[in-house]
Amino acid sequence: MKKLSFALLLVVSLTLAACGEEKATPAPTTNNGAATSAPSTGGGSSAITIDAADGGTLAYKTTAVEAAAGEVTVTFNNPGALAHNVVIVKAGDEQPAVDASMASAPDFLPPADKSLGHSKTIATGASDTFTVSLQPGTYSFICTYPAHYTAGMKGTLTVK
Ligand SMILES: [Cu+2]
Repeated sequence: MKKLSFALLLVVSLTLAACGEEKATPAPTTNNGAATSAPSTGGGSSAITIDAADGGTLAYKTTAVEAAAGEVTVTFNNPGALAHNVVIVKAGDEQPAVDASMASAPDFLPPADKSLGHSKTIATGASDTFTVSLQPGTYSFICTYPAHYTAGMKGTLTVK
C-alpha cells in the first residue's frame, strides 16, 4: 500500500512537471555543460569555455563565467579575424600581466609569475585548451595581445 501511494505520487509529480513548468524545482548547477568532457579527477574539477568575438572586434563573446575551485580546464575558441589569447589573473592584476607581455612578440604572453595560467596566442579559427588551478575568488581573463585588453578584451571568472 505504501509502495502504491509512492508510485502514485511519483506519477502525479511527473505529470505536474511535464505540463506545469514548475518553478519550485531548484536551479540546475551551472557546470552541467562539463558533463560530456573529461573523466572526473576526484572532485573540484570543472571545465569552462571562453569564446572570442567574431570579426575584428576586440572582445570576448564570453564575458562572465563560473567554475568550481580546483583544477579548471579552459577551452578557448577564436572565431575572430585577429590573433587572441586568454590569460587568467587575479582581479586587479590585469595591467601588470599586459605590461609584462609586450616584450614577448609575436605571441605576447606573460611570464609565468604574471599569470595563473594562459592559452597560447591563436589565430582565427583555432582553439586551445589549458588547465589552471584556482581557489575560490574573483579572477579576470584577458587578452594580452597589444592593445586588446585596453580596448576591452576582458571577462570575469568567478570561482566557487
Ligand atoms: Cu585579443
